[in-house]
Amino acid sequence: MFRRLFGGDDRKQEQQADQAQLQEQAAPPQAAPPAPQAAPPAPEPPTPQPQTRLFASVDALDVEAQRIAQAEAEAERRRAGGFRRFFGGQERTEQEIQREVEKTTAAVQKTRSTGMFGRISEMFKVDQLITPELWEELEELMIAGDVGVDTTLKVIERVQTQVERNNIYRASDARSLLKQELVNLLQVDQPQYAESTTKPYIMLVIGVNGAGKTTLIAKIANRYKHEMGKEVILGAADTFRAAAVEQLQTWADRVGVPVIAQGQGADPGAVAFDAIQATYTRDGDVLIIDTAGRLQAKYNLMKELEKIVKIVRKRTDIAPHEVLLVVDATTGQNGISQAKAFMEAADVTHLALTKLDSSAKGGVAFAMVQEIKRPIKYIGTGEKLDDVAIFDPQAFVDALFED
Ligand SMILES: Nc1nc2c(ncn2[C@@H]2O[C@H](COP(=O)(O)OP(=O)(O)OP(=O)(O)O)[C@@H](O)[C@H]2O)c(=O)[nH]1
Ligand SMILES: [Mg+2]
Repeated sequence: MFRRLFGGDDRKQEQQADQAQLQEQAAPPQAAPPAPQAAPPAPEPPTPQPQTRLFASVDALDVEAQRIAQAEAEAERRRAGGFRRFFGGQERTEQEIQREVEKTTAAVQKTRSTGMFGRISEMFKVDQLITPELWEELEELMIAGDVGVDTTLKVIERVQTQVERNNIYRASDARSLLKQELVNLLQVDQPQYAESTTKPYIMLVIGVNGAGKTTLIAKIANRYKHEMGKEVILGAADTFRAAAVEQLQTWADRVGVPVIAQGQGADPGAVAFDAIQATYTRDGDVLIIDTAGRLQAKYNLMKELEKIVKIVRKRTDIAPHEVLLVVDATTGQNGISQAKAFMEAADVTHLALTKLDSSAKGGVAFAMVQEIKRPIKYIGTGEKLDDVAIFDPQAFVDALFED
């Protein structure tokens, strides 16, 4: 089940209640007849005609479709009001949430227009009968849209089952079911340390070269520091690339947070250890450790990553509390094989999908979550400090299907 509150403890119960309510609302027709207030005004009794049977069944379908649409609209209203209200254990304002929904919508613009989702959205907007060809075209578009074969087949099968169960015949009536199944794909359960009460909260940020790790670290540090007033410290454990420490330092100066570094060529494990010591000494709230970009196929580099994790763990037992794997959305399906390799070396807890704004392959988010079984926590929506959003599956799918 998906966790709606990062860094909080009370979200599971809340979400179970939500889920139960959602299931209730989405229950198949045999479970309960439509509630009286949910039904449209009773139609005038039809005058008998030769085709009465046909018209009667179409009317029944209309009522059922409206019932489903109403349940969906209600679920969406609740989600809009309560979904992912929190960042780092603190409640976000409506404006903050709205701002991030707008960022998400803008960032998936390429995936929607250049990619395949715009077409999918069109197909499920029109009032045409659902045919085998429609499913075939959906399959092709989703696979071409980087959703991945397995994930595509899974979602189509689920939607087909729902469509049959609910006697839906028109593509436009299946739209909300398809969207809901896509949202479900993005929700996986992941134990999470409460960011508000875990002090210091230690994050390790990993990924291949150029994925956007350092930039994302700056963006996250900025949020912790300026939106939550946390004392943030950065650890410069990318000691491999010549300019890496300076790059992190430049971002840190902009954000106004200190960096613990030893310079190029230093042992990254030793830097991580130092950074943890310094965080305790300075009574820091959050430590974010930057690491060198590494190719997942390079054995030594992956071993080095294992060593960094071990050193961090030695100092604090349970840390790193968060191992954030940064994946560049423009790499599409390649990102998945990268992620699998990183899972083995570092026990990834969360994913971040960067450069969504310059990618038409945002559909990879679905395959990524399904194959890695880790939630996406952040998306990168541009190159500036403010260009980050907390990933919200509903907002993401809504954005892909935006009219
Ligand atoms: N458009 C866009 N560009 C991004 C985003 N995130 C990062 N970038 C750009 O991607 C490039 C690489 O970013 P870095 O943060 O240096 O990546 P890195 O993973 O730290 O790279 P290495 O340290 O070399 O492994 C930079 O030019 C960033 O400006 C994003 O969300 N959108
Ligand atoms: Mg970097």
